[in-house]
Amino acid sequence: MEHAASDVRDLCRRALAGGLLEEAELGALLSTRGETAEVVFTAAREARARRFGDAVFLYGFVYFSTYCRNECAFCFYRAGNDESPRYRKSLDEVVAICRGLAASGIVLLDLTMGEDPFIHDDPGYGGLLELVTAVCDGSGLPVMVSPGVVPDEVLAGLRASGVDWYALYQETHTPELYARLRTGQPFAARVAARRAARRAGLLVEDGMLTGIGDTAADRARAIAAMRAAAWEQVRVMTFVPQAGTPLADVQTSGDEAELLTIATMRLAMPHALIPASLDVDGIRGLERRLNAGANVVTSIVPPALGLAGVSQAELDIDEGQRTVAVVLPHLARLGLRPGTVAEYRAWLAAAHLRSEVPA
Ligand code: SAM
Ligand code: MD0
Ligand code: SF4
Repeated sequence: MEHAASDVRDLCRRALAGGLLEEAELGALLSTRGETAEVVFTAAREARARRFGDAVFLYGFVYFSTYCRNECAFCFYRAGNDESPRYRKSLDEVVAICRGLAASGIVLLDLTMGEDPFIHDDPGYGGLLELVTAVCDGSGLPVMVSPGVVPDEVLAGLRASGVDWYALYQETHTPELYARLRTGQPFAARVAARRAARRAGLLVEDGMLTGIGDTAADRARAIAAMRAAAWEQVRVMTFVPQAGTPLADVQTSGDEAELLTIATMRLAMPHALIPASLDVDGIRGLERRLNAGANVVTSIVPPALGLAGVSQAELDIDEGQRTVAVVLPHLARLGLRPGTVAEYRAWLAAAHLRSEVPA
Protein backbone atom coordinates (compact mmCIF):
# COMPACT_ATOMS: atom_id res chain seq x y z
CA MET A 1 0.00 0.00 0.00
CA GLU A 2 1.29 3.43 -0.89
CA HIS A 3 1.44 6.00 1.91
CA ALA A 4 1.02 9.77 1.83
CA ALA A 5 4.23 11.76 1.38
CA SER A 6 3.66 13.41 4.76
CA ASP A 7 3.55 10.00 6.50
CA VAL A 8 6.76 8.94 4.76
CA ARG A 9 8.45 12.21 5.75
CA ASP A 10 7.41 11.57 9.33
CA LEU A 11 8.81 8.01 9.28
CA CYS A 12 12.12 9.27 7.88
CA ARG A 13 12.28 12.01 10.52
CA ARG A 14 11.70 9.44 13.28
CA ALA A 15 14.35 7.10 11.87
CA LEU A 16 16.88 9.94 11.61
CA ALA A 17 16.12 10.88 15.22
CA GLY A 18 17.06 7.33 16.28
CA GLY A 19 13.53 5.90 16.51
CA LEU A 20 12.98 2.19 15.84
CA LEU A 21 10.52 1.74 12.96
CA GLU A 22 8.20 -1.25 13.14
CA GLU A 23 8.21 -3.88 10.41
CA ALA A 24 5.01 -2.47 8.86
CA GLU A 25 6.59 0.99 8.82
CA LEU A 26 9.67 -0.40 7.06
CA GLY A 27 7.19 -1.90 4.57
CA ALA A 28 5.68 1.55 4.04
CA LEU A 29 9.10 2.99 3.15
CA LEU A 30 9.68 0.06 0.79
CA SER A 31 6.37 0.73 -0.98
CA THR A 32 7.01 4.36 -1.87
CA ARG A 33 7.16 5.51 -5.50
CA GLY A 34 8.29 8.52 -7.49
CA GLU A 35 8.83 11.74 -5.55
CA THR A 36 7.97 10.10 -2.26
CA ALA A 37 10.75 7.57 -2.86
CA GLU A 38 13.11 10.53 -3.31
CA VAL A 39 12.24 11.59 0.25
CA VAL A 40 13.47 8.17 1.45
CA PHE A 41 16.69 8.37 -0.61
CA THR A 42 17.45 11.87 0.70
CA ALA A 43 16.96 10.74 4.30
CA ALA A 44 19.15 7.68 3.70
CA ARG A 45 21.98 9.88 2.38
CA GLU A 46 21.62 12.06 5.47
CA ALA A 47 21.84 8.97 7.73
CA ARG A 48 24.97 7.81 5.87
CA ALA A 49 26.60 11.25 6.07
CA ARG A 50 26.04 11.45 9.84
CA ARG A 51 27.78 8.09 10.46
CA PHE A 52 30.34 7.89 7.68
CA GLY A 53 30.79 11.43 6.34
CA ASP A 54 31.87 11.26 2.71
CA ALA A 55 33.89 8.02 2.98
CA VAL A 56 32.95 5.00 0.86
CA PHE A 57 34.88 1.72 1.24
CA LEU A 58 36.00 -0.15 -1.88
CA TYR A 59 36.11 -3.97 -1.77
CA GLY A 60 38.01 -6.27 -4.13
CA PHE A 61 36.24 -9.45 -5.19
CA VAL A 62 37.98 -12.73 -6.00
CA TYR A 63 35.70 -15.59 -7.06
CA PHE A 64 38.46 -18.16 -6.74
CA SER A 65 36.45 -21.35 -7.31
CA THR A 66 33.23 -21.52 -9.32
CA TYR A 67 32.59 -25.22 -8.66
CA CYS A 68 29.54 -25.87 -6.48
CA ARG A 69 27.70 -28.88 -5.06
CA ASN A 70 24.47 -26.93 -4.37
CA GLU A 71 21.54 -26.23 -6.64
CA CYS A 72 20.35 -22.72 -5.82
CA ALA A 73 17.58 -22.00 -8.32
CA PHE A 74 18.88 -18.48 -9.07
CA CYS A 75 22.59 -19.20 -9.49
CA PHE A 76 24.60 -19.52 -12.70
CA TYR A 77 27.09 -21.77 -10.89
CA ARG A 78 24.58 -24.29 -9.47
CA ALA A 79 25.69 -27.90 -9.78
CA GLY A 80 24.92 -29.40 -13.16
CA ASN A 81 24.76 -26.13 -15.11
CA ASP A 82 27.21 -26.71 -17.94
CA GLU A 83 26.71 -23.19 -19.33
CA SER A 84 28.69 -21.47 -16.57
CA PRO A 85 32.49 -21.07 -16.65
CA ARG A 86 34.16 -23.40 -14.12
CA TYR A 87 37.60 -22.76 -12.76
CA ARG A 88 39.57 -23.14 -9.54
CA LYS A 89 42.49 -20.76 -9.02
CA SER A 90 45.66 -22.03 -7.36
CA LEU A 91 46.95 -20.54 -4.09
CA ASP A 92 49.74 -18.72 -5.91
CA GLU A 93 47.33 -17.28 -8.47
CA VAL A 94 44.96 -16.05 -5.75
CA VAL A 95 47.76 -14.42 -3.77
CA ALA A 96 49.05 -12.67 -6.90
CA ILE A 97 45.55 -11.44 -7.79
CA CYS A 98 45.06 -10.17 -4.23
CA ARG A 99 48.37 -8.32 -4.23
CA GLY A 100 47.39 -6.59 -7.46
CA LEU A 101 43.99 -5.62 -6.06
CA ALA A 102 45.59 -4.37 -2.83
CA ALA A 103 47.92 -2.12 -4.83
CA SER A 104 44.96 -0.70 -6.76
CA GLY A 105 43.48 0.94 -3.65
CA ILE A 106 40.83 -1.34 -2.20
CA VAL A 107 40.46 -1.77 1.60
CA LEU A 108 39.18 -5.37 1.78
CA LEU A 109 39.56 -8.62 -0.16
CA ASP A 110 36.44 -10.79 -0.47
CA LEU A 111 37.44 -14.41 -1.19
CA THR A 112 34.36 -16.14 -2.59
CA MET A 113 33.74 -19.68 -3.77
CA GLY A 114 30.95 -22.05 -4.68
CA GLU A 115 30.49 -24.90 -2.23
CA ASP A 116 33.33 -26.59 -4.11
CA PRO A 117 33.43 -30.31 -3.15
CA PHE A 118 37.20 -30.23 -3.49
CA ILE A 119 37.29 -27.81 -0.53
CA HIS A 120 34.16 -28.85 1.39
CA ASP A 121 34.96 -32.59 1.33
CA ASP A 122 38.21 -31.99 3.23
CA PRO A 123 36.96 -32.31 6.83
CA GLY A 124 39.50 -29.87 8.27
CA TYR A 125 39.17 -27.43 5.35
CA GLY A 126 42.96 -27.35 5.32
CA GLY A 127 43.12 -26.06 1.74
CA LEU A 128 40.82 -23.13 2.51
CA LEU A 129 42.67 -22.21 5.71
CA GLU A 130 46.01 -22.37 3.91
CA LEU A 131 44.68 -20.11 1.15
CA VAL A 132 43.24 -17.47 3.48
CA THR A 133 46.38 -17.46 5.62
CA ALA A 134 48.47 -16.83 2.50
CA VAL A 135 46.15 -14.01 1.39
CA CYS A 136 46.04 -12.37 4.84
CA ASP A 137 49.84 -12.48 5.12
CA GLY A 138 50.55 -11.68 1.49
CA SER A 139 48.17 -8.76 1.01
CA GLY A 140 48.32 -6.99 4.36
CA LEU A 141 44.60 -6.13 3.99
CA PRO A 142 41.48 -7.14 5.88
CA VAL A 143 39.85 -10.24 4.39
CA MET A 144 36.25 -11.45 4.04
CA VAL A 145 35.49 -15.07 3.18
CA SER A 146 32.31 -16.28 1.46
CA PRO A 147 32.70 -20.08 1.53
CA GLY A 148 29.08 -21.14 2.05
CA VAL A 149 28.03 -23.05 5.16
CA VAL A 150 31.05 -24.49 7.00
CA PRO A 151 31.41 -26.19 10.43
CA ASP A 152 31.84 -24.06 13.56
CA GLU A 153 35.48 -25.15 14.00
CA VAL A 154 36.29 -23.91 10.51
CA LEU A 155 34.81 -20.50 11.37
CA ALA A 156 37.12 -20.39 14.38
CA GLY A 157 39.99 -21.48 12.12
CA LEU A 158 39.23 -18.67 9.68
CA ARG A 159 39.31 -16.11 12.50
CA ALA A 160 42.59 -17.56 13.79
CA SER A 161 44.04 -17.30 10.28
CA GLY A 162 43.43 -13.55 10.29
CA VAL A 163 40.03 -13.27 8.59
CA ASP A 164 37.73 -10.43 9.73
CA TRP A 165 34.47 -11.24 7.95
CA TYR A 166 32.15 -14.12 7.12
CA ALA A 167 29.57 -13.43 4.39
CA LEU A 168 26.55 -15.72 4.14
CA TYR A 169 23.31 -14.47 2.65
CA GLN A 170 19.94 -15.84 3.66
CA GLU A 171 18.48 -14.35 0.40
CA THR A 172 15.08 -14.08 2.13
CA HIS A 173 13.89 -14.40 5.71
CA THR A 174 10.59 -15.90 4.51
CA PRO A 175 11.07 -19.67 4.86
CA GLU A 176 8.61 -20.67 2.10
CA LEU A 177 10.36 -18.46 -0.46
CA TYR A 178 13.77 -19.61 0.79
CA ALA A 179 12.82 -23.25 0.17
CA ARG A 180 12.19 -22.44 -3.49
CA LEU A 181 15.50 -20.57 -3.87
CA ARG A 182 18.09 -22.49 -1.85
CA THR A 183 16.74 -25.89 -2.74
CA GLY A 184 17.84 -28.66 -0.38
CA GLN A 185 19.66 -26.34 2.05
CA PRO A 186 18.04 -26.11 5.51
CA PHE A 187 16.98 -22.55 6.41
CA ALA A 188 17.96 -22.98 10.06
CA ALA A 189 21.46 -24.24 9.29
CA ARG A 190 22.21 -21.07 7.32
CA VAL A 191 20.91 -18.87 10.14
CA ALA A 192 22.96 -20.88 12.64
CA ALA A 193 26.17 -20.51 10.62
CA ARG A 194 26.03 -16.71 10.87
CA ARG A 195 25.49 -16.89 14.64
CA ALA A 196 28.38 -19.34 14.99
CA ALA A 197 30.57 -16.97 12.97
CA ARG A 198 29.87 -14.17 15.43
CA ARG A 199 30.71 -16.46 18.35
CA ALA A 200 33.97 -17.27 16.57
CA GLY A 201 34.83 -13.56 16.57
CA LEU A 202 34.05 -12.86 12.92
CA LEU A 203 32.06 -9.87 11.69
CA VAL A 204 29.08 -11.00 9.61
CA GLU A 205 27.33 -9.95 6.41
CA ASP A 206 23.77 -11.06 5.64
CA GLY A 207 21.97 -10.28 2.40
CA MET A 208 18.76 -10.63 0.43
CA LEU A 209 17.74 -11.04 -3.18
CA THR A 210 14.90 -9.05 -4.72
CA GLY A 211 12.94 -9.47 -7.96
CA ILE A 212 12.58 -13.18 -7.26
CA GLY A 213 8.99 -13.48 -6.03
CA ASP A 214 9.52 -11.38 -2.89
CA THR A 215 7.00 -8.76 -1.74
CA ALA A 216 7.63 -5.52 0.16
CA ALA A 217 6.44 -7.39 3.28
CA ASP A 218 9.13 -10.07 2.70
CA ARG A 219 11.77 -7.39 2.36
CA ALA A 220 10.54 -5.62 5.51
CA ARG A 221 10.75 -8.94 7.39
CA ALA A 222 14.32 -9.47 6.16
CA ILE A 223 15.34 -5.97 7.26
CA ALA A 224 13.77 -6.48 10.69
CA ALA A 225 15.61 -9.81 11.06
CA MET A 226 18.95 -8.30 10.03
CA ARG A 227 18.44 -5.37 12.39
CA ALA A 228 17.56 -7.71 15.28
CA ALA A 229 20.78 -9.66 14.65
CA ALA A 230 22.76 -6.41 14.30
CA TRP A 231 24.93 -7.77 11.50
CA GLU A 232 27.78 -5.45 10.65
CA GLN A 233 27.15 -5.51 6.90
CA VAL A 234 23.84 -6.02 5.08
CA ARG A 235 23.09 -6.15 1.39
CA VAL A 236 20.41 -6.50 -1.25
CA MET A 237 20.92 -7.49 -4.88
CA THR A 238 18.41 -7.59 -7.71
CA PHE A 239 18.05 -11.08 -9.17
CA VAL A 240 19.71 -11.44 -12.59
CA PRO A 241 18.24 -14.41 -14.55
CA GLN A 242 20.88 -16.98 -15.55
CA ALA A 243 21.07 -19.23 -18.60
CA GLY A 244 20.73 -22.93 -17.90
CA THR A 245 18.87 -22.46 -14.57
CA PRO A 246 15.21 -23.02 -13.57
CA LEU A 247 14.68 -19.25 -13.25
CA ALA A 248 16.28 -18.36 -16.60
CA ASP A 249 13.05 -16.94 -18.06
CA VAL A 250 11.84 -14.86 -15.11
CA GLN A 251 10.88 -11.35 -16.24
CA THR A 252 12.79 -8.62 -14.42
CA SER A 253 11.49 -5.19 -13.58
CA GLY A 254 14.39 -2.87 -12.91
CA ASP A 255 16.22 -1.97 -9.73
CA GLU A 256 13.72 0.29 -7.93
CA ALA A 257 13.05 -2.32 -5.21
CA GLU A 258 16.78 -2.77 -4.63
CA LEU A 259 17.32 0.98 -4.30
CA LEU A 260 14.44 1.41 -1.84
CA THR A 261 15.71 -1.58 0.14
CA ILE A 262 19.19 -0.04 0.35
CA ALA A 263 17.66 3.21 1.60
CA THR A 264 15.35 1.52 4.10
CA MET A 265 18.22 -0.62 5.42
CA ARG A 266 20.27 2.56 5.85
CA LEU A 267 17.48 4.20 7.86
CA ALA A 268 16.87 1.06 9.94
CA MET A 269 20.59 0.28 10.47
CA PRO A 270 22.40 3.63 10.12
CA HIS A 271 25.71 2.26 11.45
CA ALA A 272 25.85 -0.74 9.05
CA LEU A 273 28.06 -1.13 6.02
CA ILE A 274 25.79 -1.43 2.99
CA PRO A 275 27.19 -2.37 -0.43
CA ALA A 276 26.46 -0.99 -3.85
CA SER A 277 27.38 -4.06 -5.91
CA LEU A 278 28.86 -3.68 -9.37
CA ASP A 279 27.69 -7.25 -9.95
CA VAL A 280 24.07 -6.32 -10.69
CA ASP A 281 24.18 -3.53 -13.26
CA GLY A 282 27.88 -2.84 -13.62
CA ILE A 283 29.42 0.60 -13.38
CA ARG A 284 26.35 2.31 -14.85
CA GLY A 285 24.34 1.22 -11.79
CA LEU A 286 26.81 2.55 -9.23
CA GLU A 287 25.66 6.14 -8.67
CA ARG A 288 22.01 5.12 -8.22
CA ARG A 289 23.01 2.73 -5.45
CA LEU A 290 25.25 5.27 -3.72
CA ASN A 291 22.45 7.83 -3.96
CA ALA A 292 20.22 5.35 -2.14
CA GLY A 293 22.56 5.35 0.86
CA ALA A 294 25.13 2.60 0.18
CA ASN A 295 28.60 3.22 1.62
CA VAL A 296 30.63 0.31 0.20
CA VAL A 297 31.40 -0.57 -3.43
CA THR A 298 31.74 -4.32 -3.92
CA SER A 299 32.76 -6.58 -6.76
CA ILE A 300 35.79 -4.64 -7.91
CA VAL A 301 37.43 -7.26 -10.17
CA PRO A 302 40.71 -6.93 -12.10
CA PRO A 303 40.43 -7.48 -15.88
CA ALA A 304 42.08 -10.15 -18.02
CA LEU A 305 42.71 -12.73 -15.27
CA GLY A 306 39.83 -15.04 -16.12
CA LEU A 307 37.81 -14.04 -13.03
CA ALA A 308 34.01 -14.14 -13.04
CA GLY A 309 31.29 -12.25 -11.20
CA VAL A 310 28.51 -14.10 -9.39
CA SER A 311 25.36 -12.56 -10.85
CA GLN A 312 27.03 -10.87 -13.83
CA ALA A 313 29.65 -13.39 -14.92
CA GLU A 314 31.28 -11.02 -17.41
CA LEU A 315 29.66 -7.56 -17.33
CA ASP A 316 32.34 -4.81 -17.32
CA ILE A 317 35.12 -7.15 -16.13
CA ASP A 318 37.37 -7.58 -19.14
CA GLU A 319 36.55 -4.04 -20.29
CA GLY A 320 38.36 -2.95 -17.10
CA GLN A 321 35.22 -1.14 -15.92
CA ARG A 322 35.17 -2.79 -12.49
CA THR A 323 38.37 -1.16 -11.28
CA VAL A 324 39.13 1.43 -8.60
CA ALA A 325 40.27 3.89 -11.29
CA VAL A 326 36.86 3.71 -12.96
CA VAL A 327 34.92 3.95 -9.68
CA LEU A 328 36.71 7.03 -8.33
CA PRO A 329 35.25 9.67 -10.71
CA HIS A 330 31.74 8.43 -9.84
CA LEU A 331 32.43 8.94 -6.14
CA ALA A 332 33.80 12.42 -6.83
CA ARG A 333 30.71 13.40 -8.84
CA LEU A 334 28.57 12.60 -5.78
CA GLY A 335 30.82 14.47 -3.35
CA LEU A 336 32.13 11.19 -1.94
CA ARG A 337 35.67 9.83 -1.58
CA PRO A 338 37.30 6.44 -1.05
CA GLY A 339 37.75 5.55 2.64
CA THR A 340 41.35 4.75 3.57
CA VAL A 341 42.63 1.44 4.90
CA ALA A 342 43.34 3.18 8.23
CA GLU A 343 39.75 4.42 8.45
CA TYR A 344 38.50 0.95 7.55
CA ARG A 345 40.69 -0.74 10.15
CA ALA A 346 39.45 1.69 12.81
CA TRP A 347 35.85 0.86 11.86
CA LEU A 348 36.62 -2.88 12.05
CA ALA A 349 38.28 -2.59 15.46
CA ALA A 350 35.26 -0.77 16.87
CA ALA A 351 32.89 -3.28 15.28
CA HIS A 352 34.79 -6.24 16.77
CA LEU A 353 34.51 -4.65 20.23
CA ARG A 354 30.75 -4.09 19.82
CA SER A 355 30.15 -7.64 18.58
CA GLU A 356 32.01 -9.44 21.36
CA VAL A 357 29.60 -11.98 22.78
CA PRO A 358 29.51 -11.80 26.60
CA ALA A 359 30.83 -15.05 28.11
N1 SAM B 1 28.58 -20.16 -2.57
C1 SAM B 1 28.56 -19.26 -1.46
C2 SAM B 1 27.15 -18.97 -1.02
O1 SAM B 1 26.23 -19.16 -1.83
O2 SAM B 1 26.97 -18.53 0.11
C3 SAM B 1 29.27 -17.96 -1.77
C4 SAM B 1 28.74 -17.22 -2.97
S1 SAM B 1 27.48 -16.11 -2.47
C5 SAM B 1 28.44 -14.71 -2.06
C6 SAM B 1 26.72 -15.69 -3.93
C7 SAM B 1 25.59 -14.72 -3.69
O3 SAM B 1 25.37 -13.99 -4.87
C8 SAM B 1 24.29 -15.40 -3.37
O4 SAM B 1 24.17 -15.59 -1.98
C9 SAM B 1 23.25 -14.45 -3.92
O5 SAM B 1 22.86 -13.52 -2.93
C10 SAM B 1 24.02 -13.72 -5.02
N2 SAM B 1 23.59 -14.21 -6.33
C11 SAM B 1 23.85 -15.42 -6.87
N3 SAM B 1 23.26 -15.54 -8.08
C12 SAM B 1 22.62 -14.39 -8.29
C13 SAM B 1 21.82 -13.91 -9.38
N4 SAM B 1 21.55 -14.67 -10.41
N5 SAM B 1 21.33 -12.67 -9.30
C14 SAM B 1 21.60 -11.91 -8.20
N6 SAM B 1 22.34 -12.30 -7.16
C15 SAM B 1 22.84 -13.53 -7.19
C1 MD0 C 1 29.59 -8.80 -4.84
N1 MD0 C 1 29.46 -10.58 -6.45
O1 MD0 C 1 30.30 -8.20 -4.06
C2 MD0 C 1 29.90 -10.24 -5.15
C3 MD0 C 1 29.33 -11.20 -4.13
C4 MD0 C 1 30.17 -12.22 -2.03
N2 MD0 C 1 30.56 -11.92 -0.70
C5 MD0 C 1 29.82 -10.95 -2.73
C6 MD0 C 1 27.81 -11.29 -4.20
O2 MD0 C 1 28.65 -8.24 -5.36
FE1 SF4 D 1 26.51 -22.58 -5.05
FE2 SF4 D 1 26.54 -20.24 -3.78
FE3 SF4 D 1 25.62 -20.45 -6.31
FE4 SF4 D 1 24.21 -21.48 -4.32
S1 SF4 D 1 24.72 -19.28 -4.61
S2 SF4 D 1 24.67 -22.51 -6.27
S3 SF4 D 1 25.80 -22.19 -2.94
S4 SF4 D 1 27.71 -20.76 -5.64
